[in-house]
Amino acid sequence: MLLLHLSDVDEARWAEAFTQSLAPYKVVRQGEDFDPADVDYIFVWKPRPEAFEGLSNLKAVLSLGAGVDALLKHPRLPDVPVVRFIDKDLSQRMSDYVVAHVTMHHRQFTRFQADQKARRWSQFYPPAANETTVGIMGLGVLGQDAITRLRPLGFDLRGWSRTPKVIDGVAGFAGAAQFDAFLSGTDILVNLLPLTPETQGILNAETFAKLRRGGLASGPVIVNAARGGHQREADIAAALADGTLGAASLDVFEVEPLPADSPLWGLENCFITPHIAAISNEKTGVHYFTRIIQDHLAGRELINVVDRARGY
Ligand code: NDP
Ligand code: OXD
Repeated sequence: MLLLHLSDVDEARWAEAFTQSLAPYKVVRQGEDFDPADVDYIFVWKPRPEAFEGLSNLKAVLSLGAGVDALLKHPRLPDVPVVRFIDKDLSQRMSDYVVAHVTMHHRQFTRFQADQKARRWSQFYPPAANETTVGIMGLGVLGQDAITRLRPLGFDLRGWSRTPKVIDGVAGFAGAAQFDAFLSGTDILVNLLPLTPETQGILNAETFAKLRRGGLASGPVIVNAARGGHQREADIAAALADGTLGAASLDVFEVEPLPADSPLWGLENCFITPHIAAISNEKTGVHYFTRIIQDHLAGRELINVVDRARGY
């Protein structure tokens, strides 16, 4: 039996789709009448504290999200494999966000927006894409997809990961020892890291001060589409105000929804979206997890299992 336990998304629709695609295999929702001991798999998003109670025969936890930081912190997460969502549609949407914000900052949108507001005709020419270096933090599924979309646009690309990666046309940097070298050549810093104890708060004043100056006229830029826990918002607000950063695009926040009194709302060089960079698509999601469940029931190995010790 598959149990759905989803918060903040339309659980009924996912359940209907799973019921059809897994039939005759049984699918139930939280709150329905079933024996928890019959549950083989639980499909979760933001599970409540009691979500896993009584699931004594659970085989795996299936995560609707690509990021599992919150799930791994669940105090009663059972000791079974956690499978995360990896999906072309999700990658496409995330890369759409990254490309939109990188190109916007490369073309100095903040400056021209201010000029327009002031009715000022000021012929400033942005650098060419190949004179602008985009540094991607995190070279996993999403980081590598973003690279495949940015590369044809001509940007100079570099990437930073935990272990070394060789990616065509991308200068690679790895580990804490190469972090400063990575930052020192970066004009637009894109964060696509998982949130772990090592990456918590990585977007901070010290990091911003190490980014390349002089590449983009109004200062280096950050784009964070990963997790709010990666950023120190007080540092971002200060850096945007004093010119350490020229602009920031933020899709995620330390506290979501972003509180109305956050200074970030009022900064003209801060571009806020409400954690909408990418969303798990119901159609492709049901297809992906149906295959995983059916393969596993047929005796094949689970795929895309999270490494709990690594935290992602
Ligand atoms: P992956 O697990 O595929 O990739 C993670 C990458 O980060 C890897 O390259 C890994 O290095 C690197 N990394 C991890 N820890 C460190 C570290 N300490 N130092 C340097 N590099 C590190 O993740 P995805 O690409 O699938 O997703 C990334 C994140 O995006 C998710 O965890 C989630 O938080 C976020 N997300 C946000 C969404 C939104 O709507 N805003 C939607 C979907 C995801 P290595 O290759 O060496 O292992
Ligand atoms: C995810 C997210 O992790 O939507 O998938 O944030």
